[in-house]
Amino acid sequence: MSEQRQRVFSGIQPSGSTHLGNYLGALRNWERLQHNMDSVYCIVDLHALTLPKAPGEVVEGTMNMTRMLMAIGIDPALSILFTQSHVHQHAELGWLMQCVTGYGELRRMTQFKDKSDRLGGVSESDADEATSGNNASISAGLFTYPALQAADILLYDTDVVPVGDDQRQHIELTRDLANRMNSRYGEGTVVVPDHQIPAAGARVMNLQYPEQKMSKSVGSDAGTINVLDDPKAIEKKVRRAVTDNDGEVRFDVQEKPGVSNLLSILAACTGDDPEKLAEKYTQYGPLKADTAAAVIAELTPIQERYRAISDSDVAATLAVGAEKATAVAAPVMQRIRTAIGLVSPTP
Ligand code: AQP
Repeated sequence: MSEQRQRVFSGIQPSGSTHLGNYLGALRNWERLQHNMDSVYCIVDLHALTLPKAPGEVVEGTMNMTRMLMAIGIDPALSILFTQSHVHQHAELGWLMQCVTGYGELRRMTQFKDKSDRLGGVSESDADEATSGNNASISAGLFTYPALQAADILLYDTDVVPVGDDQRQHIELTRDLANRMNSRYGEGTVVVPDHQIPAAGARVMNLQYPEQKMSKSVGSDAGTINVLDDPKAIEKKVRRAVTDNDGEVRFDVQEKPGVSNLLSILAACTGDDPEKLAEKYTQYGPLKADTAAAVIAELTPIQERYRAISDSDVAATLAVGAEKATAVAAPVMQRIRTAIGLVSPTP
């Protein structure tokens, strides 16, 4: 008898440009996993609203991100590819998860600290700050984001969540919350998921600020390789990547973050080991040239496919995805409602 396939779920925000960190840390794995796992991939448009967005920005971002995922090789025949807001159970379970998540747990989340610091930081003391200044511009949604993320994952009875290293803390919180749901409402209320973080490319750093992760919304553009950057732009960004003055090629993330980042990127693109790769180089110039060439070879076919996907293909994919995702999410939501003890709407 064949074993039941494991379910994989992951999401990405439709904000900003997809960058090399998204690709090496997460999206490349999504493509690989869909061949032997039940795969559910979500464009998390509700999460994107945790930071201010102009009207229309999320629509465009969602269309572009769907096109990008299709270009990377997410095949709607193999995976469920859909938008979070098309499946209303995300918002419903999101609220229920907020009700089992501790305030203290959310306060410990480093992503909230980082993103709220970028908006000027949270003030605990000044009452005037409640309706003006930083506290007014930092949304409650940004704070409770991990509870919605837990709902996204639990709604699909997910076994495995492939993510970059920056999401480790959120997935650990999801596991804690899932265990809490099961002990409060009964074993089997939800499936407790595991994260899967790749060995290479799990934390791609900004080329200009190698102590900061490459990111859609922060950091210099000169330090961020976008998946749609043309070869010349990629060469220039890698050539100008910040290294150090000692001239030695060695993999040492603490002491040599810039050089180690280049070695990690090269290793993730070629399938080699970063420490072994370091032995091949005595100067930064050739390391940079090889890294740029490896990145260009990886991204060029994606760019070609991206340009060939029409708006109508994207819209059709999302429509089918919404239907398939709802078919999985609705019964799980019903099971959770029953376990919690909410009155059924039908007699
Ligand atoms: N630098 C990175 N290295 C490896 N993996 C990364 N991921 C993100 N950055 C890196 C992984 O990409 C997936 C999608 O994450 P996201 O949508 O939160 O993207 P982001 O780039 O991290 O976006 P930001 O910086 O938080 O900005 P906004 O708010 O504008 O979207 C995840 O699996 C993540 O681990």
